[in-house]
Amino acid sequence: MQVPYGTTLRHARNRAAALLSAIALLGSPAALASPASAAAAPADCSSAYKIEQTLDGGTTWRMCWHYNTFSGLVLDKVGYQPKGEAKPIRVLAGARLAQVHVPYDDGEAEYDDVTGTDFGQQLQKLRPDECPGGTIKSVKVPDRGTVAGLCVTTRARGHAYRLNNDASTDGNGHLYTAQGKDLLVYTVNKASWYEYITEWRFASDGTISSNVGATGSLSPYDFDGGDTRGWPIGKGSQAKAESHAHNVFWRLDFALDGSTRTKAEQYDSKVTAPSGRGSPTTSTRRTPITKELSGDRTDMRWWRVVSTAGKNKDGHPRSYEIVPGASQKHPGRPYTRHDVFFTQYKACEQYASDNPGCPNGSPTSVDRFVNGETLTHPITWVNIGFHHIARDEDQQPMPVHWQGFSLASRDVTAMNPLTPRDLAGANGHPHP
Ligand SMILES: [Cu+2]
Repeated sequence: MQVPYGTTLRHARNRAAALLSAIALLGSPAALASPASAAAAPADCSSAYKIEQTLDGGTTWRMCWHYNTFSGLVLDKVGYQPKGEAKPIRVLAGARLAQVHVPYDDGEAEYDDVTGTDFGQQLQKLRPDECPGGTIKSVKVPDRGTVAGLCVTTRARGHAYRLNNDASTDGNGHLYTAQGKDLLVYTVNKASWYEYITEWRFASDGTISSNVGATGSLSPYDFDGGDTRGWPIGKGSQAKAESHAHNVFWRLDFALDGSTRTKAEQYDSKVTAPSGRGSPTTSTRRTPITKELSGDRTDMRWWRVVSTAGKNKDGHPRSYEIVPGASQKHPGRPYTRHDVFFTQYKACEQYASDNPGCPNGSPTSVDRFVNGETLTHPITWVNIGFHHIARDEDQQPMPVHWQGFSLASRDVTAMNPLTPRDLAGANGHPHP
């Protein structure tokens, strides 16, 4: 976030971060216990670092977590076990924030909030009422101590499904309906005046979502936006808060059915307008992504990551579809110009920009991690942008603005994992 010292600080911070990560790569035990462990692998999945929650319909989610002084919360070994599965289905080896890039509209300030501020260090202590119905876990923040800062709880999400099988309209026939619940895991990290809520949601139907919520305060040092670059939030034309963007990146390491040798695919549908008195037709085409890719959203395009190690009971390979949320793509940097990236796994490639951990001369941003390699272990990067033009309501505190994406299960189970027993025979035999 904007700081009062101008841009030189950003570069000084970045250099310090790079140095620390270089120390981490040496891998001495001392380095692993310090902030330099930002890129280190998780070591501990003892009970304090385990999350397990059974939800409605008997679905259980399990995962481990660790804390990283850049990204903050990191989730590891995420597994999904709906009622009908004998054992957990591994979905992700790791999931984390990979950058929050904040360029101001006047071009005079540009921040990498994850790697360039003390985002990870500034984990916020949560008050019990911030984690309703849940447990606040203690997080060991290197060089700072223990912070009660990780909330694990559940939250209602409304209807999981509804089906009235009766042809009558009074709603008193065979009504199948259920209310869903999500496992919710979140932290709050401060970056100067902003506070970022990093939230992960795991639904009983197999959906995973992550959203970052920006709240706190607007930068008080940026109330000087020009006419095309700000918005007055004081009386009359006073206090033109400078506009800026929050480009949030996530890094997802899929391990479907326990194997990181997944395959990425892109789907595009093409609609042909009707000829004469007919109706429009649509055809959908699959493109395997065999080499590293910078992907762009367009109408009727989507991506999925497919298991090579397991199939559901219908014999279909398990997969997760990437469902980006609303996004304003910021074309200001090569790494913000694309919505998703698939890169071949490299341990040192952890951050979408300002990546500190790779040897000298290596690319430092995700657009340049894409350099033609064949994908045998794809890493998925998601970029969701928000152009923040302030409004009067942004003070004070600033209401939370959310941006994020979902991962929708696609053929992970042969039917809806919440199907009631009475309807279990309906697989592939649609009721007329
Ligand atoms: Cu903002």
